[in-house]
Amino acid sequence: MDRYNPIAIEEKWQQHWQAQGLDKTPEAQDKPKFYALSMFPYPSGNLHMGHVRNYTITDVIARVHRMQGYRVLHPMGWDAFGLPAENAAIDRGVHPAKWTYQNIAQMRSELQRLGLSYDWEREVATCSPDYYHWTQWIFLEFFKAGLAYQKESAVNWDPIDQTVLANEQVDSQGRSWRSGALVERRLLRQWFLKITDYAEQLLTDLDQLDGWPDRVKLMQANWIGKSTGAQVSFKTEAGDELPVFTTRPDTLWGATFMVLSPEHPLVDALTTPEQAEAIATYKTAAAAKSEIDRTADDRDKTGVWTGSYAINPVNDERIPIWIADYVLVEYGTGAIMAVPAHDQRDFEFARTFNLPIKVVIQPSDRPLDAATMTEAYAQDGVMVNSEALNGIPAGKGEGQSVLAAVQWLEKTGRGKGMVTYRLRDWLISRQRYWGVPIPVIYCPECGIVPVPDADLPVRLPEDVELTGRGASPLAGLESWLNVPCPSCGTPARRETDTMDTFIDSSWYFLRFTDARNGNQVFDPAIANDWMPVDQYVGGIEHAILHLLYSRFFTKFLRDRGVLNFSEPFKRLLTQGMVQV
Ligand code: ANZ
Ligand code: ZN
Repeated sequence: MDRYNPIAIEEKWQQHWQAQGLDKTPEAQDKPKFYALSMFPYPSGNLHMGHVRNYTITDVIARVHRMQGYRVLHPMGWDAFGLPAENAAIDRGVHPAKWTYQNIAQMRSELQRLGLSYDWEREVATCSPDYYHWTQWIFLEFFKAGLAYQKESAVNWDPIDQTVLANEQVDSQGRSWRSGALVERRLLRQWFLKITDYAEQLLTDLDQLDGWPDRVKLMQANWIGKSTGAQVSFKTEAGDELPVFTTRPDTLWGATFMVLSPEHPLVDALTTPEQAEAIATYKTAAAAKSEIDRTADDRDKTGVWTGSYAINPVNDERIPIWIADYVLVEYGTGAIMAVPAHDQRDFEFARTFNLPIKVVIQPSDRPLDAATMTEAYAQDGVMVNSEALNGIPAGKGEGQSVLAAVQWLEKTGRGKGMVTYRLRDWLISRQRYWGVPIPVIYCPECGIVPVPDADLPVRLPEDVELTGRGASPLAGLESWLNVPCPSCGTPARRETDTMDTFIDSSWYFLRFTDARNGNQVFDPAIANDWMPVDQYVGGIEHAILHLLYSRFFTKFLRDRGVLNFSEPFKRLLTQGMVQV
């Protein structure tokens, strides 16, 4: 028998398939549809085995469905904006656009030689103006809906290069990979998308996703992190409101001190002159730490007393107010009631600083003694030292302590049931060049003005030189920056930040359904026909963010009346990384 001769056989059949138009997407409406999609790659240079495995799986699925009589959509494109192109430009002096398009050409030809059955007429690259025109349009939809907004937020600041760094550019020691400087946290005005408005839907709709691995659904649920409990109205001794969020309102009588996040807005007002210096030092140190660092369980507890007291609303006890970095400003209310007998972090804190410990849940077998406890107790028992609620069994169920405490709080006006989520709003602005320009203009008269539809896309200027310091050259490009305000004509300035590249990949699967549409983001009828993706295949590293953001965009566009479904990916196949 002849040996397998790839050059001869592959080329012969690939030409034959091409002549037949086998990979084109049929328009015929009489066949059932099947949309097969691989997560599109970042054009880094060459295909690697991980790509090949991933794309082969999807290709087999697409071919089988064609043979079974489906009309199949099987497209491919490029997630083409991002930092590596900028770094290549700095390191090798090639323009990011040139570097990116060269890589795309290389990788496309490799995919074609593999004989993968893509409809190349629908190829998209997120860095091309035909594509990011609509990324900008979607951003403005968010803006018009009040879901794209600005607020101050901490960024990584390199004091030597005088530039903002992406997390990937900071090493595990907290140093800039380029200058070696210790990175500082700085506050900058940044753009956010209000994904938290969709937290509940993103969680409950996971139940509809029968075709997803349970593991991925669990990772998403944990990321959203719904917590049910109560908000309790503590007050400072001076009378200011200082509400806390707690999942254990049944332990309120055991609160022996309060802890505020160092960034909590009331800290300065609460700090007494004697404590001012210690508080200021602590705040500076906390600001330099990452969130992971601050909340790691195994860290020694640190903190400083403000010098002030709060009043526990359930028994009018006077309890000291501390600040500590394990309390995060953006979660709950940024302040906690500390119950050292029943919360491990509070227990360690109380032992470190000799603060009182009071047992309010007693187990039935061996009574707890605050003086000799070696760790917090968080199991079964009954409520004690809690006045009206004594004797109620501990637990979250009907007739148990947590619900009983919420009812009591609501009845006595001291608090109310509350739900919080770990999920934060999505910080989407980047002080980077190679990304989609955020299409707004700052006018001294009108404030923030969206770029009118007719002026989209706001093109990323290509005649720029990258400074080598990682800073976006847009901020210095006066010819591009200065524009008249679209509403009043006053001289105004463009936004110089670009968008997180996760935005680009949050809707590409929709664009593929109508990839050459020059008049709109896509024809809703066509997108509604092809969507949802019947089989999505990609790496497990995208289990959380990419999939969550894509689900968010889909629900948002549904609410804008553009789409008529809620979930973008019917079946999901995730795979690990190929190790070489
Ligand atoms: C008192 C208490 C007693 C608590 C007890 C727990 C056990 P999850 O489940 O993650 O939502 N907390 C609230 N806001 C916080 C913040 N901004 N930073 C750090 N910790 C915060 O955790 C909710 C619990 O974490 C809350 O319930 C609060 O401590 C703490 F025996 O209140 B608890
Ligand atoms: Zn104006």
